Amino acid sequence: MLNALIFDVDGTLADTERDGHRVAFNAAFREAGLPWNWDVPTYGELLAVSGGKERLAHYARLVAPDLAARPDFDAFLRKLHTLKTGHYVRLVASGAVELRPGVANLIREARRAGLKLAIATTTSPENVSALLRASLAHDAEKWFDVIGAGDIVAAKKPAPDIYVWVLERLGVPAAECIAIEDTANGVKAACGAGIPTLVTENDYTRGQDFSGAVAVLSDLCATILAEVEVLHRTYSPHH
Ligand code: XBP
Repeated sequence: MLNALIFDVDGTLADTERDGHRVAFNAAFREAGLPWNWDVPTYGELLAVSGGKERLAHYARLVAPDLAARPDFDAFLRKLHTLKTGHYVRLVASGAVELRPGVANLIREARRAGLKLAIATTTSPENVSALLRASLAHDAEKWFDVIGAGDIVAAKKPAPDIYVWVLERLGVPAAECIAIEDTANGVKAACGAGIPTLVTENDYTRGQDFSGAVAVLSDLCATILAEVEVLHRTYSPHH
């Protein structure tokens, strides 16, 4: 029995990475006077690191080890990430990012069918609010029974922590949920929490190792809730 959908955000609800987060990071680098610029392929590799602050730290250790070794590096990083989040929220609020095909329809159908809805994401909470408000409805955050985002858990995806956090508050057993993800990290996180996981791959994640997922789709545009329920029924714990 399927009683809840748990959505990842970046790459799943919307293709936010290439033209959203990446652009916001580069705008923050310029604002901070840093000679860094993440082109599309470079950013694709950096996406292996979940979390914008963690991604920045990883990159700084690679290209500017002396900066990364400074005692105030952590404070510097947080300030840089705050600049980036400001740029990202403004980009999203301006309508620069649209939901992926079929996402709004599936959310509306699930609401009508009385399913619970949740979000489990590594991105910062203000980014989730901005995206839901700009692309679904001004009060769309209320459509979700639980929104788990960013630093509320120490260990980010592929650790299962964010999904465990969401399940604890959702009040639905993992086996009665379906998680919708777009990356190998996300599949590991959701499966690690015992949740049947559906993948909608995108340009950055096509061909990653999605083993453990119930199914891998190119997108949700032809997927109606009834089909998600059929996929959920095919899931067996010894998968
Ligand atoms: C994607 C991420 C996030 C975003 C950037 O999260 O890993 O870090 O790339 O957002 P998910 P922040 O796939 O779980 O939605 O800079 O706010 O971290």
